[in-house]
Amino acid sequence: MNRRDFVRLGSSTAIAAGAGKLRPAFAQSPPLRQVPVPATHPMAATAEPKATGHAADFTLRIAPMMVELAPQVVLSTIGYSNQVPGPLLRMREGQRVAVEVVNDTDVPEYVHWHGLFVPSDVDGAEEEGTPPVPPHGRRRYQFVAKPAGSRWYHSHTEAMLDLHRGAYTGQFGFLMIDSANDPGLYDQEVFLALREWQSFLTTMDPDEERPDPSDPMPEKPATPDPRPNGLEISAPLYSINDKMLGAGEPLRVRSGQRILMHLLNASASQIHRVALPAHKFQVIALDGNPVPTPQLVSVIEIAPGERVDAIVEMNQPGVWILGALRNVARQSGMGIVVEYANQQQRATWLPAPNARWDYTIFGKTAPHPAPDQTIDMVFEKVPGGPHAINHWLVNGKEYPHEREFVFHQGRRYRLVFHNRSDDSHPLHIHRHLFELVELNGKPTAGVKKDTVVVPAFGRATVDLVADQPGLTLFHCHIQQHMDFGFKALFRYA
Ligand SMILES: [Cu+2]
Repeated sequence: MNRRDFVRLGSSTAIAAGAGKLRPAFAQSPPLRQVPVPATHPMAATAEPKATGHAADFTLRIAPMMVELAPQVVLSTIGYSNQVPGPLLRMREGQRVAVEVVNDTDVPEYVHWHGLFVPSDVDGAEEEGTPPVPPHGRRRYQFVAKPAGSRWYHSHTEAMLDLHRGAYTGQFGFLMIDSANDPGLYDQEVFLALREWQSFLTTMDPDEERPDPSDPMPEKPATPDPRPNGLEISAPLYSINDKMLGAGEPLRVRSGQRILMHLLNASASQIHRVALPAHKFQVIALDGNPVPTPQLVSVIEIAPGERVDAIVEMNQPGVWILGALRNVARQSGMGIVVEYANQQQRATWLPAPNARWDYTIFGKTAPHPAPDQTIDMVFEKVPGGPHAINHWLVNGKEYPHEREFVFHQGRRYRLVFHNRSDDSHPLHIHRHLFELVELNGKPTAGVKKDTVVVPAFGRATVDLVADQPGLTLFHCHIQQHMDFGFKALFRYA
């Protein structure tokens, strides 16, 4: 298969259609908690038996659907309950929750509960031993909702070269676990998922954030890799939620309001930087976990898998574009109009200051308890390997590894991530949180995350306590990197 064939594979389902025909279907999206599931689903007999006679708290139906990104841009994809993002799943911390997932497709699916402390067989990862939701079958996921904060759910199915599976589809949604202690110091709450669509393979580097030569690169080898780069994922279309910039309803605000924005990067591959001209974001939580030192920033950088919660004070009346800094991404849809009451002018975009994103400014100064064990993890790229796709090594091997990464329950581990590649990678650990200890030599404390970007040739150190027994998947959250070797399984002894 040559490169042109790959590109064709990625753009075969774009359909241009009149908007009018599709609008009613979108207006009738099912209500959040009451998606009807017929008791006599035609294929139910071939699926797993129903676990209990109790009604589920939520139902998700995985099925093909159309997404109208703009009046002349309609895509076919696979989604949850005919919505992109899927229905908001909102629950109380500590609540026992049952989610019934009905799979109306021909392939097994996995729904992963990203950022939750759930057992391996519920977590939604094949590698951890979670059973699939069978094709034309159903499966009930039951768990206790914890910890509080902005979580999300998404397909964890392997895609490999099929750019219409897993994270390349519309199978993602917000999952909020409300704490009893939320002070609620805001007037409006909005959910904004950043997405790219119609992924294709290319040797052009899609990285939004080119490594800054002045960045410390502690893992940079003395001699550069002479091998030509292989194919990476790029995309021609972008949206926030299911709409390209200007195609959806604006975010309507009033002067003096405080807007709580829940940002999620639900992309399969791209790190994004966004800004709202004339406004600042007060970042209060990263990956759903409150930060020790909330800070005002002009630009938010967010990688696949990450969440940023920020409060924006509306004090610059006008009509603005909240959008990607990168012109091509914003002009291809990555943005939403923010409209103050009684303002009708054209939406304004202004170039954002070139501020670096730095997790450590949200941390505090505090000593970290000494770890019981330090585990070094080295990540390397094999450029242009088989199929001209880059392959990825963890400690010299592609997944799987043989009993190489073992946790003992109750022990404290320090993981040192050595990124010996020229790409940034959002590294995600399932079922656990880690605390940032150091990023490229800068110490910090108190920043708890489940996904951390290790910059090109950079190094990050995180601590975690092994307190969630069971198989635990670790991987790069860029779908293609994960599928082509960039993952590892931690076992409990
Ligand atoms: Cu990666």
